[in-house]
This record gives sequence, structure tokens and C-alpha cells, in this order.
Amino acid sequence: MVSSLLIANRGEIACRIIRTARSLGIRTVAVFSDADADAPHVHQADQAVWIGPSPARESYLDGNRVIEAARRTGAEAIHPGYGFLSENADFADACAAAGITFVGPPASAMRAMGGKSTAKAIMADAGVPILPGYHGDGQDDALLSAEADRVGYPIMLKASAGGGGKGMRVVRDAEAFPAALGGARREAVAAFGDDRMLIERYLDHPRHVEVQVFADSHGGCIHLFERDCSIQRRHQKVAEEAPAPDLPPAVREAMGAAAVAAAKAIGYVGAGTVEFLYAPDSGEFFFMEMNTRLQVEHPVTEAVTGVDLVAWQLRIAAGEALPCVQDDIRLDGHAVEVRLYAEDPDAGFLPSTGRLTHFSMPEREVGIRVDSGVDAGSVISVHYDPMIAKIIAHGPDRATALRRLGRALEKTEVAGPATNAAFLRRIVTHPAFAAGAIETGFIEKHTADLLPERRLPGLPTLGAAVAGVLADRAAKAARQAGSSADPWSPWGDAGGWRLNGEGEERIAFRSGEVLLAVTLRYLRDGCILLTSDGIEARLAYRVDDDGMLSLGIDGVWRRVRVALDGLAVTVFDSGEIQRLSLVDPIADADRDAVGGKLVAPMPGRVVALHVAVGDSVKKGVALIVIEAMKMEHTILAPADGAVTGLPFGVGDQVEEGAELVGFESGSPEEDASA
Ligand code: MV4
Repeated sequence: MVSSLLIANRGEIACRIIRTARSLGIRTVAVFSDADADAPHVHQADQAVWIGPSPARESYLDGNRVIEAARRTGAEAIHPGYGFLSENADFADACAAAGITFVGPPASAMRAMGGKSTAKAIMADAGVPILPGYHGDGQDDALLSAEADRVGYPIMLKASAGGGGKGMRVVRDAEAFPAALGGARREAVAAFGDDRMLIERYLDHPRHVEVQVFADSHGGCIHLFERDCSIQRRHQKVAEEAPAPDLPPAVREAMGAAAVAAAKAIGYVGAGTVEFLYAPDSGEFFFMEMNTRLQVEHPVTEAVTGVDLVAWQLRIAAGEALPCVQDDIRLDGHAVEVRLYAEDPDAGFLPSTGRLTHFSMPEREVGIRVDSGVDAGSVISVHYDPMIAKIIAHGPDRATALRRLGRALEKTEVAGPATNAAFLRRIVTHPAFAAGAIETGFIEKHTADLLPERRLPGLPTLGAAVAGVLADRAAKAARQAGSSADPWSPWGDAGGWRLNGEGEERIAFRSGEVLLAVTLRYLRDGCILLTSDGIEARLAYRVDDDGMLSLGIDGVWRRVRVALDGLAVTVFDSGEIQRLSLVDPIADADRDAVGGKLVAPMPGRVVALHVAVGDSVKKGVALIVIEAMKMEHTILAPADGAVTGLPFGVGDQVEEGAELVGFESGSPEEDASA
């Protein structure tokens, strides 16, 4: 076994690898960029080496800097995690040249699976089912068009170099083929610098089922069953589970055998994943691609097999044989994972950056595992993937795992950046999900349920926000007075703000563009009479030992969390999250005078302008499109109004916070809008 390991990664996966290495008695070395100087993975490792500035290209993606860090600390092996250098065959070669063990497959196996067309040809030879189609070298338009006719419509065009859905088109008939080919080629050149295409029969609403394989350097190769990763959004996995629901035993067995054959065909060593498209109606499955790394979703396999995949990777990298044979691998129950992201589902899933002003995860609940690489106070930056944590639920059966996961998401508290927690909870509690009716179109099909129209905060939320503000104020007053009086009761002595007897007070919150004015009357019985926009309720609250609020509304009590950060108020109530801001009368007057600014949500590049200076536009009209982190973000008109300035042109780089559009709200002229 190696005695020291450098982890060439960050975030949750770096922490995950450090945990196993430590349990095996292996010394750990972290690497970090400027942005990660104080990150959890740096603190958890025995040593840490600064490898460069925040951009990944100058730090985590720079193989030379990583190898130099290993050399300086005497690390014998490097674990690349996922992403970054994990599937970089040249990096694996460079490790070998430096006398360092790369914890991953041989570079030759990585290269064999690097291109789609080559991989398909190798798989076909190994007897692994592939989708009927064309993956030859000839690439002229007429040839491809004739091949599409031969395969039979509908077909799918895919970039040979591709991945992640880029350079991919469904083509329904021959008439649509030329335009689709042109579009797919342009996208493929932009993404991969390679416009070669392959053609496949198109499968409607398939499932994504992938098999975990493990091979050692002595010819041993087994699989650890499958994961279903069909719940995706724009080719990003959102939820994953093991085993795949309702997979017929014969299909499970055939798929496992095919995955092992695939690994053997390329001389694989280590942990790998063979992805298949599965058509539940016919029971057919087809090779899609092989990932030559540990995957994000590996914990669901660990939960149902009891195997520590990282421990196996380290043993195999050290030359040990697989510790068991295929028949020793048994499935135990069911596991489901969701990926908690700092992104805003109400704003088109735009990444949401900033400091985690409050962070509490349900990691001690029965059947729950939380893998995260952040703490309260960590900053989600623009530089890296905005995943905050993975939440994994395990149970004796799928229904139990799902109930546990739903409850865990209710107890997931992140304030600061927006997150997809409520969206995830709606997925795992959705009746169609519970019924196992999952396929790659699930999120699109159920969008209306998963992304309901944002409701204005109702009574419980307003009550919680009010109680949170009052409790905070009382606590501060008590601290200032050094008072030992109970600071928590709305009737406590500490609150100098309280009028004698029955007092009245007004406060206001903002929710998006809506102002919510609340009147509070402090009643003699200790309750607060809350009125707002025609509603009226008797409110009482208590601060519990864990800092949560017990909140009574007209005599019905519930427990909620209210996180305060300056004027930002986040209310967590049974899995629903409301982000409000307390209205500061002075700052608010200021803001109205200046008007709303339309600024870049992150650094990026302008890719389209849809308006010109002087245009009058309706609320919701697209104004400008910026590309950031390989995604396009459209800035919409926040109200009816006029464009007064466009400081940037197409192709310009913009800094985060840069004003993109000068905008003045007001009714557009009658004839100006199209
Ligand atoms: C397909 C397909 C249907 N038919 N190929 C999407 C990502 C890329 N790696 C492969 N993908 C697909 N290939 C044929 N011939 C449907 C998809 C697909 C998909 C696959 C897995 C998970 C989610 C998906 C979402 C949309 C489309």
C-alpha cells in the first residue's frame, strides 16, 4: 500500500478521499488555489500545497504544478478525484514519468474511451451492444445523409469527440437533416475543435443506467451493479440511485456482463463506469460511453454494496488483487443521492455565488450520508462547480430511502446563495418519482410541479420572519445590556424597543419586487397580533436550544429556522425556502432613486444583444445574453421601460457586477414594442 497520497482536487471529493486515506493510515497532501486557501479539504489533510491562482487552468488543471507539489511533499501517489485531471491521459503518463502512482486506469485505457467513434468500434468488437448507426471516418455531407437514410429516421447526430450533449441533434426526417448537421457541426467545432459526426438510431425517452466496474492489474474484473441516473437537467445529473428501479433481473445480469466485457476489452484497471441507454419497453440496452474515473454518484453504490470504492482504488493502484469475486457482491436495500447546488431554480438555474451565511446539514439522521466540502462561512465562487453537497439516503427499500431523503432535504439549511434544495425535495417526493416512472425527460415532463409559480410568502413565513427579526433584536439588546434577563421572549425585559403596555410597530420585507408591510401589535397576554394585507393572526414564539424557532400561529405550533444576515432573512419551513430582505427605510429610498441596475451575475462574455439604445421594451423581454461557465444567461427587462445605454458589444468580456444595460422603467411608447 502507498504510505502517502496527494489529492489533486478540491471540495467534497477531496474531503471524501482524505477520509478513506486517513482510515487506511495513509498520509494525505492537499493542493489548493488562492480561492481555497481556507477550504475544508486544506484543513483536513496532513499537508497542503499552494498551486496557483483561483482559475482552475492555473491551478487544479495544471498537471505540472500538481506533480511538483507531489515531489516537494514526497507523495507516492496522486488521486485525481473527478473532473480536472481525472481523465487526462497525458497527466497519467506524466505521473508515471515522475515515478508517482496515478490512482486511475492506464493511460491507454483512457485514450481508448476518449473518442466516441473509436469507443463504439471497440465495444462492437467486444460484443457489447451498441446503437445501430454510422461511426465511420467518411464525413462528407452526402455520405452522412445517405447513412442517415440507411439507419432510418428518427436518428440522432452526435459529435464524435463529444460529451455532455454538445453537438447533439435529434433529426426526425431527411428534410431536416442538412440544417441539423450544420448546427451540430458548428457546436462541435466550438466545443471540441472537431466537427466529425456519428449517427445513431434515436431512442425516445430512454433511461440512463450505468454499471460500476472494478478491475485489478492481475486480470480480475467484476461489477458492483448499476446506478440509474436518468434524472438530469441539461445533461447535468440531479438525482442518482442504486439499484435501477424495476430493472428485470435478466437485464441486470446482461448489463453487468456487458460492462465487464467492455472493461476487459480495453485492458482496464481500477474503478470505471460503463454508461448505457436503456429502453424499458423493449428491455434493450446500448453502450453510450465509459467514464474512466471515480464518479460523483459513487456513494449510492457504496451504500448498497457496503464497499468503500476509494479504498478499493487505493489497493488496486498499489498492485493488490480485487478483495473478492463477483458472487461476493450483494445488493443491500436501496440508495438515492441528490446534488445540492448553489443555483437559483427561479432564475433559470443560474449559478448563485457568495458566502454561506448559514449552513446546516442533516448528517446525523438515520440512513443519511452527507458528502460536502464547505463550512458555514465558505464562499461559493465563480471559479468552480457550484455543488455544495451530496445528500445520500439508504434504506431497506426504495420507499424508505425516498422518505428519508425528503425529510433530509427539509432539514437542509443553506443561506447566502440560492440553492436547489426545494426543487430536489419536490423531485424525490413526486408521485411519479415514487412510482419509479423515471426517464431522461422526467424533469421537463414535470416542470409545472417541480418549478411551481413562486408564491408570495404566506402567513407562516411572514410570522417566522417577524419572529426571527424580533428574536435577533432582543438577543442583541440583551448582549449589549449584559443582561441576564431572558432575551428570547417577545415580552422579555431586555427589549428596550417595547412600548409600555400594548405597543404597535410596523416593519416591512421585500420578496423579489414585492413589498410586504406588516403591522405588529404587542398584546398584554404576550402574543403579537400580526396584520398584513388583509390577513390577521396571533403570533407567539420561543427560541429553542438548537437555535430554531418554535412558532405559534393562532395556537398551532411549528418549528422553523430563520437565518439572518444583515438585512437578508431566509426562512426554512418544512422544505420550502423563502428569501426575504428586511426593508431598511433609508437604503430603500436610495435604491428607488437610483433604479434597478442590470448587472452581470458572474464574469463572462457578451454573446448577443437583442436591443439597441433607445428601444422601448416590455417587461420580460430578452435584452442581452452573456456566456459564463460554458452556459448562456439571458438578462431580461425587469419592467416595461427603455434601454438608455449598452456599454458592451458582442464579444466583450464583462466582470461580475458590471452594469450591462442602462435601463429606465416606464411605459413603452405605443408603437415601439413588436
Ligand atoms: C441518445 C439519446 C437517444 N438516442 N442517443 C445525451 C447525452 C449524451 N451522452 C447521450 N445522450 C443521449 N443520447 C440516442 N441514440 C438520448 C440522450 C439523452 C440523454 C441520455 C442520458 C441521460 C440524459 C439524456 C437527456 C437527453 C438525451
